[in-house]
Amino acid sequence: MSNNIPKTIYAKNFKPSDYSIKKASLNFEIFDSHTAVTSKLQIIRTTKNKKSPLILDGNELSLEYIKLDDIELNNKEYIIDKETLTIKKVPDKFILETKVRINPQENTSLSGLYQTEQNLCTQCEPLGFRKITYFIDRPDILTEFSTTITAEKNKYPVLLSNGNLINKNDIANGRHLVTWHDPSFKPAYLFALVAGKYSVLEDFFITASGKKVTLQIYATPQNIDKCHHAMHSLKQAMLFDEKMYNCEYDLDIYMLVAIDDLNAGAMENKGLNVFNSDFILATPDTATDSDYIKISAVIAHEYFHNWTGNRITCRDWFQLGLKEGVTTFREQQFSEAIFPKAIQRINQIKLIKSRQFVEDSSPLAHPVRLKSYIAITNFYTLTVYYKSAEIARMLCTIVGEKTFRKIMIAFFKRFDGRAVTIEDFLDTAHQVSHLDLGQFKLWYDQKGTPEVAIKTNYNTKKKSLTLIAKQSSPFKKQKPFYIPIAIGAISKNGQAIKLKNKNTRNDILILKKSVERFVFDKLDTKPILSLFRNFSAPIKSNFKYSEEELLDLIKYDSDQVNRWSASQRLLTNSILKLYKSFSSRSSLEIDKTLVVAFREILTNSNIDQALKAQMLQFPLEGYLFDILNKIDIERLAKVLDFLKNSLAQKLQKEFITCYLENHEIKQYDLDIGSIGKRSLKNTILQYLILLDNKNIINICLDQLNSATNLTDTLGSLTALSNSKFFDATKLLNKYYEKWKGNQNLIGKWLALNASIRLPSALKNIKRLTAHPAFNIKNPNKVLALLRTFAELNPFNFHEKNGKAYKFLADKIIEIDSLNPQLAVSIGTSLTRFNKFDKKRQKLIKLQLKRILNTPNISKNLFEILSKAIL
Ligand code: HT7
Ligand code: ZN
Repeated sequence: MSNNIPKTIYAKNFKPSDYSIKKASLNFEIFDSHTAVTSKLQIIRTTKNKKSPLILDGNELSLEYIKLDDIELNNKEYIIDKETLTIKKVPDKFILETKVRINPQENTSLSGLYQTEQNLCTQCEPLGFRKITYFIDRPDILTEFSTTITAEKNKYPVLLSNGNLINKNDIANGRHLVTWHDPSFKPAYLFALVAGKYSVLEDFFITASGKKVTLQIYATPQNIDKCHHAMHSLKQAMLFDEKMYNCEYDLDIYMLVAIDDLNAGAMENKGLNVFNSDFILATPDTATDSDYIKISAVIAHEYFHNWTGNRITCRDWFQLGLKEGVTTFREQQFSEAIFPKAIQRINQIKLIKSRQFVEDSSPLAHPVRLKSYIAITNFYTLTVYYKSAEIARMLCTIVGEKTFRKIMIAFFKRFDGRAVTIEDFLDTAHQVSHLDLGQFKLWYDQKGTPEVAIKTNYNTKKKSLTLIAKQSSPFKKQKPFYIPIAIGAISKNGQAIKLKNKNTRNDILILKKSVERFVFDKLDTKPILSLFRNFSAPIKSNFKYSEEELLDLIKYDSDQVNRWSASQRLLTNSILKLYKSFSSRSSLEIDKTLVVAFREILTNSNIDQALKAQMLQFPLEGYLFDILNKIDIERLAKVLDFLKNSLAQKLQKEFITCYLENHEIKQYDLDIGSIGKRSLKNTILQYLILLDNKNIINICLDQLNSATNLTDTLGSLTALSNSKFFDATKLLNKYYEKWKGNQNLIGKWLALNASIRLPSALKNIKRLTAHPAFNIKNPNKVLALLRTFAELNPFNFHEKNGKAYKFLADKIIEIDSLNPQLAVSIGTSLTRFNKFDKKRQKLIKLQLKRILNTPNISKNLFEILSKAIL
């Protein structure tokens, strides 16, 4: 890559296409050695400039012929380079036929048409279709597709594509033929084809207007019995979207396919969604409570894309954050409706604070709407998904849920069947709400996490409270953001206090300028403020609470999310205090208030179990790294270790009592109460296991041996594997033997191994890359082992000898030659070094340079690493 700098694509250079493709008729002939793809495209010129050449995208295609209106072109009439096919002279309207050969069996990038197990499948978003045939591969080219597939019937009994099946026949040589027609106009990135040996689970859904839709989930025969939860979730999502946004499904059939090799969680291809098997298959023995919840969310996400993404798509890839953000917010609304709302929200906040904030302050920080990119696949990021979802949520908070629904319904009506921009969405929001959203739009275009510092002053005479809010951005020259601050208050004894503010809504303050004052009157006593309720904006808030105030918020705040936030603030304050004053481990002392707070949480019957579990968990290291200015890794590790051990020792009795109260052995069910109990008792085990106590080991072993579900199995197995007083090697081997027939469980097993925080970690991870459980071509296995190690085992990964950095860099180079997108997923772990000490920064940069100097690295990896090192 070193001499050959790849091309940057700029948003400001957007230009509509000179041609559009009205109809595409595709013919796939699948053979063992290759697949032949013949395509007939009905093309029309859309510009007045008759001289504009026709440029089609195409990658790694082996061309057999090109015909224009049935006449074969000679090789002087077109130009082919690595990425395009150009025909200089074409009529206003014509049929272009091309035939190419592709080689799915050799395609390890998992983009385009590729092999997964012994089957074939496609992944076209964002730029995979050009690896299948020549096309104008951009999201604003909307085409009606017909797809014919022929293949050997024995090897590929199931042949699927988008839309409705209109023809099915056996043909010569043991082969069969199917034709699918998709009546909707769609961009090529939503095209899909699946061929192979699959079983099917079938059901149906009657839409609000009475249409019967056939629902089919395809999985390999050994997995088909694991699709019932997915089917149930799909029906829940379909009903939810009708009730919430009047969105009905449009085709007669909706198909989902579970595969083991996918570069993401799932893909929303029109009428034929493809899922990573981790996000669809579930039985009590193979999926944890979190997996069941995640599966519901992913199923809903892909289904909701049918409106936000498919029927209304993106004008260009710079608008990606619109379809992904709005769909993720709709997914969150769904999850909050069917699972405990506060817990769902807490998990979203944890992800934003521990990972998106980190991305947003790293060298790779970017706005939701990029200004430029080299490889768009690099920007399916936490910012593009989750910050963008927070923007949609803020809009909902500002205008209210009722108006937000009206906005969405108006948006669907106005833009159905079109390719749109973020402006189109905000303009609809403006038309419906009459709000000026000019400043609000900055959330899409300015990068970085703003900080909001809040100070208050209570005037005893006037009985008023003045609140001064000041926003600042980590990046220079940025304009102030439009920030909704949801606010409430309680008294010392926990009564809710109504806040009255002359100028604005009482429950939501809008901060628009750099500094603003808000005055609340008629307050008999100084209230305890509950700020940014429900995390009303993706900002870092800075407000000095006393320890007593935090304890009161933990006990009494009516906003469950802020009860949790208060517990996290208390914990974070203790961590930071010890971290700052640290001189040697022996001089450390735990804050009494923290012990009181933990005791309160463990014993307070007004806090439900799931919330208790969340409150008792330490802030994730990613979050702590983000809030520290310079990270002293060893010091932080010692402080965390000390605090967790002290809490375990001081509250041993309470922990055990609470564990026993919540431990039950019964048939698995997914009811909210049982999930909460499992979450709490397994959180407690992670504390108790720190003690040198045989009884605790026995409690864990008992739980492991009597577990009726994977949540309990993994809870106890994780605790035992991390114990300094128990050698879990045999146990882990036993579980590998037990689980080795199931790909999803092998992934769990690898992730568990990678997360073990004992000093032997790196040696163990290296050993596992040669283990039969690991497969460098499979994203799930690579992420389970390597990303878990880099992200969830930070004190081992950042060991100061730098050996782990070198190991990871070697793996990144190896993976890049097979699957650049996957190499980037691992590579980003080496780009968050700006806050580490000089020595570590040097060691990481050394590895980045080594990767960048490796011949032929992909443009994907080049973009990420070169931007990081700048
Ligand atoms: N829209 C999809 C994003 C995606 C993807 C999916 C599978 C494999 C590779 C991919 N590249 C981009 C998934 C979604 O957001 O629902
Ligand atoms: Zn999506």
